[in-house]
Amino acid sequence: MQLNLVTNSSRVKILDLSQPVVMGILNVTPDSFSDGGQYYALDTAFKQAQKMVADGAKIIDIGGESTRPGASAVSLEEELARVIPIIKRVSTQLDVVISIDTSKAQVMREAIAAGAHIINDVRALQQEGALQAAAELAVPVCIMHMQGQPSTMQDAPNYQDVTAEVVAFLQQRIADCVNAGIKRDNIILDPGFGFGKTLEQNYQLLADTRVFHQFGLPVLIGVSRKSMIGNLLQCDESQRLAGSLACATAAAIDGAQILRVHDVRETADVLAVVAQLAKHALNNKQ
Ligand code: 8Y7
Repeated sequence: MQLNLVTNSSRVKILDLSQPVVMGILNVTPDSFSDGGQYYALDTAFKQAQKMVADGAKIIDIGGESTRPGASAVSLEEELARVIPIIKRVSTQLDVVISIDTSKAQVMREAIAAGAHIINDVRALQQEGALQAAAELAVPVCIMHMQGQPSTMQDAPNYQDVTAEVVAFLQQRIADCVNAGIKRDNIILDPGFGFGKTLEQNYQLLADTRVFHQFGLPVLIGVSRKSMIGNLLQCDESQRLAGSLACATAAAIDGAQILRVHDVRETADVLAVVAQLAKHALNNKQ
């Protein structure tokens, strides 16, 4: 499996997904940096991106809107001011694929123009103009499942069969995307861990990772440091590394193509071990 990316110089670059890859998380929200002014924030973000690339990230996911449970909305101007400078700097100075974490059509357009390669939308292109923007930009898009809205989604998640319902949503969304003119092989699927799901529902989805391969499209798993780990282990965010790596191990064994994580180096180690193990499992079958 692979994704074809268009670079700023209109050259086509291939992202090989025959082995799982690490997507490093780069949040450029004010709460993610101490208050040292605009240049300080840009510099800090760039250094973080540089470290993630050195640690093995193949993709950097840049986001300027917090979608955590209960987070407040960000204006278009504010979101652009946060993400565009860092996208420009990373795209010109680092050799890495950039995804833009946004739901706003205008941010998608300006981010791709600034050098981003992939759209990562937790609202699965359901906001006004997003489907059309993604179709026109003709770049890969990650569509994620969410029940409800970020502000209230964790209040009362409700499913008869969580995996079946997430699969049905993604199937419908693939059809909507294709109808809007998005190429099918530009679609990445994501069950949306923590987005309107209880702890049990999140682990059910993780256990069912293989089910999401039925579409023959890349699967992205984002569980890093999430409350499905914190609530299970009764620990705060600084104590979630081992739990995050356990989830990453499970996802990699089940063939997830992209792992969205904070701890890039540690996750790259997990992937190397899983790949080595897979090599021997394959030898045993021959
Ligand atoms: C996910 C995500 C977040 C995820 C994709 C957090 C932006 C919450 N989670 N995007 N974004 N998948 N595709 O805790 O699971 O990182 S934000």
